[in-house]
Amino acid sequence: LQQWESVIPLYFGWFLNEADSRMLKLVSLAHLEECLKIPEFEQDFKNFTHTSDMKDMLEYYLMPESCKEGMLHCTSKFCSFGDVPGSLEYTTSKDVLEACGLCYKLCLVGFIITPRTFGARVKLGSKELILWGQENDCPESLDLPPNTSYGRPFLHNNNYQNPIVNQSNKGKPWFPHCQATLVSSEKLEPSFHPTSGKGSRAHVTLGCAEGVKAVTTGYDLCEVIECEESPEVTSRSRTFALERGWLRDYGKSRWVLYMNRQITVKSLFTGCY
Ligand code: 2AM
Repeated sequence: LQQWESVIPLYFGWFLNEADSRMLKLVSLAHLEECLKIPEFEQDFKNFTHTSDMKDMLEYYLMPESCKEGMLHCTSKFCSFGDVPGSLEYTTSKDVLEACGLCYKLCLVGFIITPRTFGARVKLGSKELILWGQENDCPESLDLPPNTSYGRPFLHNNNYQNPIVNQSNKGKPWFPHCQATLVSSEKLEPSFHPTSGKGSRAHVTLGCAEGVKAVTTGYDLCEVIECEESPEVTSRSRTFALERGWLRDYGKSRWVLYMNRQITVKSLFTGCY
């Protein structure tokens, strides 16, 4: 019997394919553009981004270093190659081993917009919650050494398949389970607290201000959830109705767009090495 050594990745998560990543970025910019029709938001956004025209505003958030290939993802467990407590247990758990290489639906229910980050909020279903391995508390900053190289999502274990390479993806891996599938679907009940408890911090980082690390989106979402849970803060937050949902101002330039229709996107669960 051959023994395999477990290789712990930088992180595990649900990855969108390249076409969906591109599409989600466009969809999210369309939402941002709609928010900019609200004069109070526009003024605050111009102030904290130091921009004045639409093009510069929409280009304020940059893809973080960890997403430089342009593939968006929702982190389920940050492992830092084993430095984070519980990484080995998570990596070798039956649930995770069986899930690697499988396709999952991610439901996006809103966006958060702050001076530091732009993120989509993910509402995890019961199947996805089993794989949620992040702390529920707001995480401590865990800085990586400066020369850490960011890998690619990788299919491994029993579900390993050779990525299919064809003309259109020019040598990059392509995930057969996950063809372009961005579907804007179910109508949502108005809710200013769409995620709470375990997994409420799940998100897709869409962009960060220059020099800001992707991990910051989780911190910003933590702050927003604290605001949502505080009657004192919610009672004084302003809400603006938009075609696509409701935009809320939690103060200190923390804005949240609660969508009236969720965006469902297919993703591949795997590790990034
Ligand atoms: P993100 O999930 O908010 O986008 C690689 O750096 C990925 O792991 C990024 O996607 C990043 O943030 C996430 N990440 C980095 N450091 C982290 C940490 N200390 N805790 C949780 N997630 C982290």
